[in-house]
Amino acid sequence: MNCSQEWPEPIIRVQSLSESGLNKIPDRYVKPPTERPVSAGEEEGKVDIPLIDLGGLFSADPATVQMTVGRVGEACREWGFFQAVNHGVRPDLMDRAREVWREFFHLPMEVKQGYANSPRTYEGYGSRLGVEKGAILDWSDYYFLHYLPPNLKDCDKWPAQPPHHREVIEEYLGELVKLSGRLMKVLSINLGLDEDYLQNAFGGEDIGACLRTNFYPKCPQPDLTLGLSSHSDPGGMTILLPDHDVPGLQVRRDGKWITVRPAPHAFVVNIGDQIQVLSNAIYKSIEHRVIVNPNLERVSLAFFYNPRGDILIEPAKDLITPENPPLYLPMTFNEYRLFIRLKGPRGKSQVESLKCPK
Ligand SMILES: O=C(O)CCC(=O)C(=O)O
Repeated sequence: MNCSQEWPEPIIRVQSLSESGLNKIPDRYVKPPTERPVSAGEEEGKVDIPLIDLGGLFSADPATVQMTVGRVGEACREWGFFQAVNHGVRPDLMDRAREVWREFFHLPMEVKQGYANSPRTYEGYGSRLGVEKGAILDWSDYYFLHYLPPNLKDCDKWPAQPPHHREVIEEYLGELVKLSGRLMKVLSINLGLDEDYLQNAFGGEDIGACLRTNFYPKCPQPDLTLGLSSHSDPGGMTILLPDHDVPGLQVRRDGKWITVRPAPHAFVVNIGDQIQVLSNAIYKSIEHRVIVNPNLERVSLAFFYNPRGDILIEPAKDLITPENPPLYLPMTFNEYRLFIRLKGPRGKSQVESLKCPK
């Protein structure tokens, strides 16, 4: 498989469609009935993903530290998702990061078009995932950029506007790398492994980190489409900064969709496919999707913490016993992520395809 091709059809910016004032969405955004959001979600208002105070990790009381470590492990085993508060990233930096991206998406179209992306690296301003001609598209635009490893970071691909955008995003991403490093230790300890196990399996200092900022414009027919189709994240771990007052993220649990209600200045953390593989499915990479809103736009920043692209990722040997054989075949992340780059979001079909033959 290679990803060197251009987009199969001319790119249409969803934001332009939305701002044109149309009252019916074009057919190519209309999802098949089984994929559409159902408005009366049964779980709405009753259940939410776990909310964890990560401040406990820094407590002087060992019992509090242990309890917090345990809660993270439980959330990753049972839910694959949790919201984190007191995570160490300054609230004003979080707000500023979201705001500079919102300002970017409200720049004149000709400025944004200067950053138009291609499916070769996806870096820049985009409006579709996957290169299948005639595919049904999602109701969103996005901006994708690489941060680590340093040789993949191309400052010319980072927006030069609005003013201070680059400094804010640089600082924000630096903080998220630190937070990710802390969480990787917690995840390793909860598996009974050396605290550096997962970080080393990802490549030690040489990990990958990238950011996709999603922009979900207002949608006149939100019941017929999705802002982002159901998928599990192909990478290691995702730290999402959701829109503080516009819900949209839904997590699949027991066949139902649960809408996440963002807590103030919380991050939504979720396990990606690579950690599911390394943990031999002790931690779960869970399907999620995004619904859109008729009256409000939504901005979210998804930070992906990934293994180095050329390392083989396979279940940790210390987790393998005769009763728990390895569930997945080894694969590098570079090979793995081509799937989503070519096909776009497809539920959990990719990690399923890695399963060892029985
Ligand atoms: O916008 C959101 O809340 C989720 C975004 C997401 O799942 C992604 O970017 O992979």
